[in-house]
Amino acid sequence: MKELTLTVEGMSCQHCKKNIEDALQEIGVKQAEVTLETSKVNVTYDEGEISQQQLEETIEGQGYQVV
Ligand SMILES: [Cu+2]
Repeated sequence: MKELTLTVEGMSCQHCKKNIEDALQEIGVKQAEVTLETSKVNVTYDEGEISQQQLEETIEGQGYQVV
């Protein structure tokens, strides 16, 4: 299990937070937590199943920018 924190631009409200957390859970991450105040997304996932690129593409697919 790997834990990673990404910085993401464009998240401004609870709707953004839920969008991203739901989208990440949909691809099978164990845990996803958005902190709006710091623009961070903390993700815990199985490296054998999901790549960092997939995480970034999922977030960007929701309309946000991974820095
Ligand atoms: Cu929002």
